[in-house]
Amino acid sequence: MDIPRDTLLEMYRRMVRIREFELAAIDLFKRGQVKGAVHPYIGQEASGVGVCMALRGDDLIAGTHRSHGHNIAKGADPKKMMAEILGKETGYCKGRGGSMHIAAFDTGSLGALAVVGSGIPIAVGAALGFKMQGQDRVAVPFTGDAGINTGNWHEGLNMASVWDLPVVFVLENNHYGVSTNIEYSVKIKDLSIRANSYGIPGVRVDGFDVTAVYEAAVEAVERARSGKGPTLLVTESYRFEGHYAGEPEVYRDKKEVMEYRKKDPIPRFRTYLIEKKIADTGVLEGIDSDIKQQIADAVQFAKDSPQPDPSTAMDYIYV
Ligand SMILES: Cc1ncc(C[n+]2csc(CCOP(=O)(O)OP(=O)(O)O)c2C)c(N)n1
Repeated sequence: MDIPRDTLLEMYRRMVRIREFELAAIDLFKRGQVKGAVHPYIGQEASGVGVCMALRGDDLIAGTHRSHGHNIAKGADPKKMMAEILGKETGYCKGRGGSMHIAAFDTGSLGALAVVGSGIPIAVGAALGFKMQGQDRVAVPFTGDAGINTGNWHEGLNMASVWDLPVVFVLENNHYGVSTNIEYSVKIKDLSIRANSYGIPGVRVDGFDVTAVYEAAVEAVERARSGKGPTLLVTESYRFEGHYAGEPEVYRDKKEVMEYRKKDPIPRFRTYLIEKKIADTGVLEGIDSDIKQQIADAVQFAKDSPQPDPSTAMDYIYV
């Protein structure tokens, strides 16, 4: 597939934005400025960006507890994201959600959903709505590998397949559900073959390779949009950090982490862009420094923003 230069550079920009955002969020967490946990997406940037770059603005995504990256990949504003993480009034959810529950409706993010597998029925419901209303929009639930054994996952894939709903189920296999390696919980190595049970295509891609993810996602999105039904897209990746920032990681060997870090999707894509003469080092360094400034501005904005007024604590609650 011939991917336009602008698209490739935007992919790079979004991947670096996610990386810098996560590094800043971890830093704030370590300084005790974040209430609650932070689950970094570092190492998995190519997965979220490859998928979201294949979507339109009005397509919807549903995330997980690890969704800072999904939201930024879909175009969310880092200022409103960071403010939400610090529980500020200017955040996406006016400080009520925090890191694990950021919904960025302005960019089509239905929310980071902390209950494993819970994005599946929400996205399938959205897709059913699109179909009933004759809209050509697509819904994409992101799920970690641990989500594959939830009832939501099986019921959602089944319903979407029998009704040919416009969904792309993205399963991000980073190999661990907290401390449980996927090999302990699933007997098959290639998770995409589970698609066979639902009579839909199952595609497995290198989740460190943003162009491979993008190409697979474009095909799956096109299939969904044209009424042919859902696809299961498995992106094989790894989380470089612990399950949450500051987690001791006693369940995995440091050597394993070092090996996977060699596959870092960002330097790999940098090399690709330079070798293909899409951009030279100067252009890429310019992007890097712009993004660093953007994230520094987001942190400052979040710090300077007010806390929600306690008198509004009961606002936005539905009874
Ligand atoms: C239904 C449910 N069971 C258990 C948990 C506790 N829990 C939080 S994150 C997590 C593991 C998630 O692993 P995975 O879905 O693979 O995503 P990853 O953290 O690897 O991105 C678990 C079990 C939960 N949030 N929801």
